[in-house]
Amino acid sequence: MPTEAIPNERLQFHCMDVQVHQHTFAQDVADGLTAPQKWLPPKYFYDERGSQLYEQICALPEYYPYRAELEILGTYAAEIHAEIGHLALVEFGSGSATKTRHLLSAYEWEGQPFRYCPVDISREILQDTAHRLLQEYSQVEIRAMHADFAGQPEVIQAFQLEKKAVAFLGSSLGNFTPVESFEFLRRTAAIMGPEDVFLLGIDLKKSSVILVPAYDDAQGVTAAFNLNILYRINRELGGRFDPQRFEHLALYNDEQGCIEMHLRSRQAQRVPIAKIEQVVPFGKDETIHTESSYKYSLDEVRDLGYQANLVLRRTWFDARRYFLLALFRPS
Ligand code: AVJ
Repeated sequence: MPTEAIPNERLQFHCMDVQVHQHTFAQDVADGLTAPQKWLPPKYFYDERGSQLYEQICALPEYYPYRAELEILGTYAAEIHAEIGHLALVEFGSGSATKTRHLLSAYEWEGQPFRYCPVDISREILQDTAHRLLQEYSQVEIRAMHADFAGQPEVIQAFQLEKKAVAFLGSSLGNFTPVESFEFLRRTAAIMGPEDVFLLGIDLKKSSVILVPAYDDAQGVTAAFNLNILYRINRELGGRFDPQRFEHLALYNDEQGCIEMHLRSRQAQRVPIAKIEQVVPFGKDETIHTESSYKYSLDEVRDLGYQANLVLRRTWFDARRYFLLALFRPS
């Protein structure tokens, strides 16, 4: 359903369940903030402001994952493209598609029309990116999908592609628990044909001395990104959070192998949220767990894929081996 102003024959928009979406935000906030350990799903970070803040995070000196993956794609785009061939490229969580441009350029140099199918939860970024790409790439045909693909990779079946390369970059898989990741990969593998490929960009395990500052930067951009979810609850659900009364917290959970982000209440307080008809009580220092970012070793990535019916065929690393780009084929 095209709502954008500029019509273009090389652009199609698909829109999945935005109505359900609103309902789900209220429901998820109600569930999360009444649990013993309060929590919120990280996908709600990405409203327009949150998506902008994430872009700023990617430019931070401490936040290496973005640049490491960009380095891999920049260095090995031709090799990666050679593995993918001319398959339509589907991307989960495409965002501004900055990294993906390296791959799109490799397609463009072939001089034939090619298909790019970005799927993202942020409508603004999706539309904006689609229009930019149309201007930058004369051969691209875009089918964009506004959807929440978490837990349902099957949304990409709406593209009705015969053969495809499915990309899940930016370590977004890291936001899923290991069980959710396994389920997501297994269900993705189940809708892949024998010649399809799956491309996974994932952050690798490393010292917490490097990990923690990446999620607790000196400029406080990650703190603003984390706190933004409170502004979103205020705006969309009639919440009465005073974000000043919360502080950003990032720690590495060694046992789970993940970075955890929390919002910690600086004082005891009660926060009314009109749309969920609740007043949420906080003790001093009580936290809302807002994100887990799982880190993997190469062996863990291989095993995870193997169990999900995906065989690891190629790997690419950045020079420091901070990040992994893995190519799988269905088994
Ligand atoms: C978008 C999930 C990859 O986990 O590194 C960045 C999100 N959170 N800083 C990550 C994020 C805080 C990011 N991912």
